[in-house]
Amino acid sequence: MNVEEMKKAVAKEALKFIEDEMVVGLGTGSTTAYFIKYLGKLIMEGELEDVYGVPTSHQARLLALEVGIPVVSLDEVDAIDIAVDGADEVDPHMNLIKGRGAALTMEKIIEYRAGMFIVLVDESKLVEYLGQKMPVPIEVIPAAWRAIAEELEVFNATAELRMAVKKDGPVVTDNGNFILDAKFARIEDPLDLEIELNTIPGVVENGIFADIADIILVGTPEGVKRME
Ligand code: ABF
Repeated sequence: MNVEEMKKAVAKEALKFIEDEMVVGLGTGSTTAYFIKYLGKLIMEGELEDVYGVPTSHQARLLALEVGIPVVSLDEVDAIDIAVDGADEVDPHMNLIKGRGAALTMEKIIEYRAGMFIVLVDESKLVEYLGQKMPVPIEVIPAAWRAIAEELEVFNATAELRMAVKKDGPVVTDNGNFILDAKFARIEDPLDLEIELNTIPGVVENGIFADIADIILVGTPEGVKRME
């Protein structure tokens, strides 16, 4: 199985958790995109009824509409039954780094509210400790980016302003903010750092998702493995 096949396999596995009349948080990124497409197909074929999606980004919303998932926003629903999303790193305690898609703030709001949060990854995302491969994305108020980057030196982190692919300006989030990518040597206590980073004035949210995932579906060449 190649990486794309692993992504498809975990996306298909996540469908098994979806039932009629559920409100589903729809994550961002390439793995969750497969889930959204498969979910839309089931809805269009009448296999699932009265299922609504709450997207975590403009990207997820447009894809959901394209494939026929009725979309509602967070303030229109009483509760979210299940949220499904990808991740960039997963440690052995199921703590996550997320935010490569720059949608971490709405992802965290929706996934925190969900009755169950299912994470879809391929095995390349598994790490011994958070920060092993990836920086921590931090969404910041634009005018504060430089001050916050300096402040992060107190945490022994080096932060870079995330630039658009064409390098013609910074990435701007769905909320109109910037993203700092902060590289930490080794994150010993993810929950502590997650809370601490959010106390810096100008930080909107950070990409550490400690102690929030309920089930992680991991794509491997041997098939889908489950952490819970
Ligand atoms: C979003 O998409 C992000 O939080 C995460 O960074 C990313 C994972 O994308 P992919 O599945 O394409 O690796 O869920």
